[in-house]
Amino acid sequence: MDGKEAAGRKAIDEIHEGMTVGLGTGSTVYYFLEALAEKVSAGLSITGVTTSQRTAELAGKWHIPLQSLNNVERIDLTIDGADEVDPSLNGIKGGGGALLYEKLVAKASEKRIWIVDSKKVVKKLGAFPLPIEVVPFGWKQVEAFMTEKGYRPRLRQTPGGQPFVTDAHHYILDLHLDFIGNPKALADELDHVTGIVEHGLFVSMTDKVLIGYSDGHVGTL
Ligand code: ABF
Repeated sequence: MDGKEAAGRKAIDEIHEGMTVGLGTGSTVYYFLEALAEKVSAGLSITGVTTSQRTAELAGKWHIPLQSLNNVERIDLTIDGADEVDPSLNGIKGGGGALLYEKLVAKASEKRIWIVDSKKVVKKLGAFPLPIEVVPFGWKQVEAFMTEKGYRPRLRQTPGGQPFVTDAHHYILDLHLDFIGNPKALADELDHVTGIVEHGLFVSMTDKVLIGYSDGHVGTL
């Protein structure tokens, strides 16, 4: 069992009868969904709220009951992945391109737990390129502004060389920062750039992190 699977399956301990559960995106969440589907088929009654088309497809395949975000009053707990996590529980998300819906679901959740492989835990954020979701109309203006700021933006593309398009029909620029000294300050800055719909800095947006190790044990941050 690798770290992702260990963390993904451990997260099941947090799920109880009758919960409304935010279902994140990514390969670590895949293991959580697999374990959740086993519980659901054994009679556990929960309502899932998805964060991406991919997650919705998996939930459908595994018969996990789903509601859209607009159809639930509140979310009890969201289980999601992350690309980097620092000791202050800040993270970079969006490597999978679902950051906007993930942040909407996270904001609507009473409690949030990230599940990650131990390699995702870093002292300082930034080695992982920071995704920003941008409106296709005028994305080159945003790219030019990010370049001026020294953030080294790169348009995310599909293997075929086309712009990657998010579930919300936006583009993604990945910022190559190497090191983010003050995540909160950068998040505030990016929140005010016209044309940026959302960014992948999740500051103080999780309550706990389950860290999976290659020997199968799971730690907590
Ligand atoms: C998702 O999980 C994204 O925010 C993030 O990019 C991804 C991490 O994927 P994986 O678990 O496959 O490393 O929530």
